[in-house]
Amino acid sequence: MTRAAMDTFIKSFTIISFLTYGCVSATPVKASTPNIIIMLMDDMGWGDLGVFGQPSKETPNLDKMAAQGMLFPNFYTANPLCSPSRASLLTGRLPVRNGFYTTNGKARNAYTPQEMVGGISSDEILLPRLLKKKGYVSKIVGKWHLGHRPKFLPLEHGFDQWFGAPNCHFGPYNSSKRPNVPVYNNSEMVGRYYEEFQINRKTGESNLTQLYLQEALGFIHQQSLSSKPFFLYWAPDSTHSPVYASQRFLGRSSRGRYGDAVMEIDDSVGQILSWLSTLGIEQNTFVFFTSDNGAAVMSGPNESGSNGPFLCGKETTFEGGMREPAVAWWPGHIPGASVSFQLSSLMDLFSTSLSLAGVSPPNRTLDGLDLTPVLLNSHPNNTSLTDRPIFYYRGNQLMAVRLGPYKAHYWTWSNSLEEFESGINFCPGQEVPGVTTHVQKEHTMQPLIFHLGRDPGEKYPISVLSMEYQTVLRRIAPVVKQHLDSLVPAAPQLNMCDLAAMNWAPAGCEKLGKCLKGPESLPWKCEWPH
Ligand SMILES: *[C@@H]1O[C@H](CO)[C@@H](O)[C@H](O)[C@H]1NC(C)=O
Ligand SMILES: *[C@@H]1O[C@H](CO)[C@@H](O)[C@H](O)[C@H]1NC(C)=O
Ligand SMILES: *[C@@H]1O[C@H](CO)[C@@H](O)[C@H](O)[C@H]1NC(C)=O
Ligand SMILES: *[C@@H]1O[C@H](CO)[C@@H](O)[C@H](O)[C@H]1NC(C)=O
Ligand SMILES: *[C@@H]1O[C@H](CO)[C@@H](O)[C@H](O)[C@H]1NC(C)=O
Ligand SMILES: *[C@@H]1O[C@H](CO)[C@@H](O)[C@H](O)[C@H]1NC(C)=O
Ligand SMILES: *[C@@H]1O[C@H](CO)[C@@H](O)[C@H](O)[C@H]1NC(C)=O
Ligand SMILES: [Ca+2]
Repeated sequence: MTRAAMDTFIKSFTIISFLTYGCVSATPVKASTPNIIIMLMDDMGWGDLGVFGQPSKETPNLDKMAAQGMLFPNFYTANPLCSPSRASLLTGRLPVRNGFYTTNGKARNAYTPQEMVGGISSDEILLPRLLKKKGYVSKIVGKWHLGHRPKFLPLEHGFDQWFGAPNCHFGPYNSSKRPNVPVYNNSEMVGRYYEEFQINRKTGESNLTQLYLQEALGFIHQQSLSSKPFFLYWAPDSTHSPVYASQRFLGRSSRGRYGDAVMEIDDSVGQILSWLSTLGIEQNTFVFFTSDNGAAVMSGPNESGSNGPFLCGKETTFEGGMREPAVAWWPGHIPGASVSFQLSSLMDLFSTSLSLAGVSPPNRTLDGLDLTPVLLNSHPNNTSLTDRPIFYYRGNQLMAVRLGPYKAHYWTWSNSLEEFESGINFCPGQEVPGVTTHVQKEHTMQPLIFHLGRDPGEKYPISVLSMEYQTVLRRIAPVVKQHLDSLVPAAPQLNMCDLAAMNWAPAGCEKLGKCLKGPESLPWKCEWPH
C-alpha cells in the first residue's frame, strides 16, 4: 500500500468513528419475521469498497449503505474458495462439518467444477428449508456452486425459485469436449453462458448483472404484494474472472475492467436498497452485503480486486484470503453509521437469519453465532463483544486460528514451488519469508503468532521468547485442542470427478434443443493441486 493509500485508509476509519459517535441511534423494534436479503459477492476483496479504504471511491451506494448501517471490519468467510464458503453460509457449518472438502490431498482447496460428481449432502439442512417453517419464500439469484447434478440443485434444498447458474462462468467451450454452463430458471435450463447469455471475452461486455438485478427487483416486488416474508440470496458473479460489466459501466472505473464490474454491482445494490424504500418495506427488510472469499490476486490487476492491507488472497488462509468486506443494513433497527469490531463469520448469517425469523436452530453442531445482539444493540458505544475464535481451514486441515487480535498459524502454505514457478502466484509482490511458504510447513509445536491490530499484513511474527507470545499461546492452545477433539468431520463430498457428470443435458434442454451427448462414465479421483 502506498503512503497516500494508507492515509486514505486511515482517514476513512476516522470518518467512520466520528459518524459512530456523532449519530443518535434508532430504537430497536423487534419486528416480526423481517425479510432477509443476503448479497454475496464473488471474489470481491475487503479493500474494494470506498468505506473500507479503496482510494478510488467508486462505490457510493455501498458507502451510503454503510453510513446507514453497520460496518464489520472483522468479518470472515468460512473458506478461501467459492463452493465451500457458499455451502457454509447455507448450512451454518464449517466445510469439514458439511462435507464440502476433499481428502485426495492434504490441505487442498476443492470446489465444484463441471466434472465434479459430488455436491451438497442430503444430510445437510439449508437455510431456506428452515425459514420455510415461518412461511418464507426463498429465491437464489446468480451462482449456486453446491453441485450441478439434479439432486444437488437449489429447488431440491429448500429454495422456491432460482435464476442463475450452477457453476462458474468460465468458457466459451467447444461443446464437443465440454458444455457451456447452463443458466437455469427454477428447475429448468433456459440457455447457456456464451450462447443465450453472452459474455464477450474480448471486450468484457455482458448483461448478466443487469439480468440478475432485474430478477432481484422483480422478486422483491412480487413478494411485497404477498403477506409472506421472503429470503433473497443475491449472488452475482461478475467480479470473478473472467470479469464483466454491461456497456454502461465498461471503461468507467479508474481501476480497469474489474473496477467496472464493482461499479455495476454498487449501482445494483443502490437500486435494490432504494427499491425497498420505494415499496415501503425497508424497515422490514434485513440486508447483509459480503463476499465469498478474498480477491483473486493471482489473476492479475485487471481481473481481480484489492484485499486492502492484508496478505495474499483467494486460495490462502492468510487474511487476504478470508477477511471480507461486510455491511449490515436495516433502517430503524440497526443503528446507522456504526461499526462493530465483533469477530464474525459468514456462518453467523445462518444463525442470525434463523434468529430474525424466530426459527430455532437445528439440532446439530453449528459454527455460526447469532449476531442480533450486536446488530440491534441500541448503544453504539457498547463495545462488549463475544469472545469467539475464527478457524481457517484449507481442505480438512486446520491452518490457523484467530482469537481477539491474535492469529496463530499452525500450518502455512501458499502453493507449491512447482506451481509458483509456472507463474501462479497467490501472493504477488508480498512474499514473506517463512510465512508465505511454498511447502506445507508445520508449526504445531510453535505456531507463528501475529497481532492483527499492529500487523494486519502478517509480516512480523511475535518473538517466541516474549512474554506476549507465551501468554497468547496459553489462551489459544486450549481453544484449538477443544475444537479438534470435538470435531466430527462429515464424509468428504469433493473427491470424485467424471467427464460424464458435466452439464451435457440439464433438465429443460429438450425443449430448447440444447441437449448434448457426453462421454461414458469414467470416474477418477479429482486432482487438487493447491
Ligand atoms: C470442436 O473441436 C472439434 C475437435 O477438436 C472440432 O472438429 C470442431 O470444429 C470444434 N467445434 C467448434 C464449434 O469449435
Ligand atoms: C421463469 O419462469 C417463470 C415461471 O415459470 C416465468 O414466469 C418467468 O418468465 C421465467 N423467466 C425467465 C427469464 O425465463
Ligand atoms: C446487452 O444489451 C444491449 C441492449 O439490449 C445489447 O445492445 C447488447 O448487445 C447486449 N450485450 C451482450 C453482450 O449481450
Ligand atoms: C489491463 O487493462 C489495460 C486497459 O485495458 C491494458 O492497457 C493493460 O495492458 C492490461 N494489463 C494486463 C496485465 O492485461
Ligand atoms: C439432538 O441430537 C442428539 C444426537 O443426535 C440426540 O441424542 C438428542 O436427543 C437430540 N435432541 C433433540 C432435542 O432432538
Ligand atoms: C452490549 O452488547 C452486548 C452484546 O453485544 C449485550 O449483551 C449487552 O446487554 C449490551 N449492553 C448494553 C448496555 O446495551
Ligand atoms: C459515546 O462515546 C462518546 C465518546 O466517548 C461520548 O461523547 C458519547 O456521549 C457516547 N454516546 C452514548 C450514547 O453513550
Ligand atoms: Ca469466489
